[in-house]
Amino acid sequence: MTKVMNVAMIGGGFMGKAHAMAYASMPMFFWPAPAIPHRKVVVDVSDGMAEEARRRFGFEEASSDWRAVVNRPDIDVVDICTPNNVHAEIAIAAAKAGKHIICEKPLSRTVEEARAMVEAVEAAGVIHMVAFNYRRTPAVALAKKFIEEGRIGRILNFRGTYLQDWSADPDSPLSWRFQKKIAGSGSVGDIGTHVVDLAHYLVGPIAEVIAMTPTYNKTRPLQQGGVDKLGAAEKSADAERGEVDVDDELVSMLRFKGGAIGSLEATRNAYGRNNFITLEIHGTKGSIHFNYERRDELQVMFADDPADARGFRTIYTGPAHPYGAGLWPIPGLGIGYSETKIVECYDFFSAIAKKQQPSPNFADGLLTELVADAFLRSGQSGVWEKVG
Ligand code: SOE
Repeated sequence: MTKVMNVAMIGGGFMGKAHAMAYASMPMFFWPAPAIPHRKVVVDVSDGMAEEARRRFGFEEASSDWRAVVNRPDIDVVDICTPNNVHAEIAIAAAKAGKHIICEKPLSRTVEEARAMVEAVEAAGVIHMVAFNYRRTPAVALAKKFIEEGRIGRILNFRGTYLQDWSADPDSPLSWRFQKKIAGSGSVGDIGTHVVDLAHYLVGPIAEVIAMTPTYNKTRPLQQGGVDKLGAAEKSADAERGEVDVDDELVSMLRFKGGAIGSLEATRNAYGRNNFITLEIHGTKGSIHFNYERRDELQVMFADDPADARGFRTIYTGPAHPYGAGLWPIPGLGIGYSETKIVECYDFFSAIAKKQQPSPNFADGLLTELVADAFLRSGQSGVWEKVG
């Protein structure tokens, strides 16, 4: 009989929605499931918000007291979907209580917090995961398979971007994502870390970086209400404004430990770009190209193709590809953001069932924080900075 595991989800916002959908859907896609996640308790900052999240996301109970919830003996898994400033405190308490933990990205605001989180989960011997979901896109997992099989040879160059435009309007509100004390950093932590995670997954550890991290909009209108509206501004010319103390954009060059070089850009100010995560990887025997806005497709070029057929081919992912057995039976039915979260949930509960740490776990999350810290240092110093 598949085991039922009780989940306490802390945070009922955008990520809470994505995780709650994954808990409900994972066994419908991946059967037999490694476990059946039971939506036991959802926690939010007030009783009213928690109750609304309970009704909306199908949890049994609601609470506004995360400390009491993570210490409950009937909770198996703690899921951290809060803003970044409380990731460390909740994760450390949950680890001490012996709970398995999945934490939204970025793992923490600082390297110090990430180190403390790693120490806590390792001391407790629990399973831990950071929710860098884009690795779970089947086309990205297929790229990983081709690279591991040596199909594009030794990697020479990695080019990664994550471009969005939801904060391009200087009058979009000062949400927590623009406040260092809550977010830790701006585009670097929020979306740059996704690409660092993909670079680590596909190419290997980054050793050294040089970066520019400008802030274009030094103030923004104070946000009315606590909900992160991701730029949906209710415009008012006389709105009181507050200071932005994080980066708006990251433009960087990379040196990987294994010898490859690369570049990585992240911005939420690129008008016309939505969730434009692109990866282009050149190897000694071929190339790979991926664009999340066409996430069902992987473009590959194999240099040993016959001369008259050389060029990028487009592989449309489906049942023949990673996670394909659980997802939709016909290529073209389509992968969405939810599917990446469902696969993430499947990998997390599989790791618990196998008692083996998944990837990216908190130790991988710490490596990503070390790269983020190097970007921020280089943004200030203007010179190459070592990671770590
Ligand atoms: C905002 O930039 C955001 O919600 C990120 O925080 C998520 O991690 C990303 O996947 C979607 O965009």
